Amino acid sequence: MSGKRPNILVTGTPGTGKSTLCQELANRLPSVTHVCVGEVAKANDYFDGWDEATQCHFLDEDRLLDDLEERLADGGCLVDYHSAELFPERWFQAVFVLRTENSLLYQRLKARNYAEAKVQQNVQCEIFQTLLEEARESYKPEIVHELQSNGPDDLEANIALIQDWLAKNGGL
Ligand code: DAT
Repeated sequence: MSGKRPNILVTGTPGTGKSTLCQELANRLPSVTHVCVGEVAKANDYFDGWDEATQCHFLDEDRLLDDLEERLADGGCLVDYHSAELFPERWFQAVFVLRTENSLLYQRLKARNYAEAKVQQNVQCEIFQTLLEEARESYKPEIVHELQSNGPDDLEANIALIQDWLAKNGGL
């Protein structure tokens, strides 16, 4: 991808605050576009059957990735998704992994009315820092940044940090 401006991946366990952070950045920075991968998949029905075991749709990855590649072509996108390994490495110039304390994450997921098993599964994912490791395996470790996402102060600090990164890397 030869976008003039960089694209950023914001990843982390569901409930860590990816869409809140990306939406707030997009609100404050008109030149930046929030691409919520889950919503793109849903809006375009990029699904290929239903997995009883996980109670989730199987993704039609080829169609989803073709669509995303077009959206990211000119750069300036903040991509929000709870997986890091799905995308080609060349798409992203920085990867931010949000982290949330287990008890807070538990409360946030419960507030979403997730079934207890799904809450537990996601909290386990956070305990084992699955997304952080996936990101470090999928991208050069030096472009992967771990960010705490526990409270409003963290949100403001993360906004400032990403805004600063964009300013220094031709992203604004
Ligand atoms: P995700 O997109 O990672 O699934 P979200 O942005 O929907 O997560 O946030 C989940 C919930 O947590 C939502 O009610 C907003 C809240 N939240 C997000 N970031 C937060 C922060 N830094 N401090 C407190 N609450 C936060």
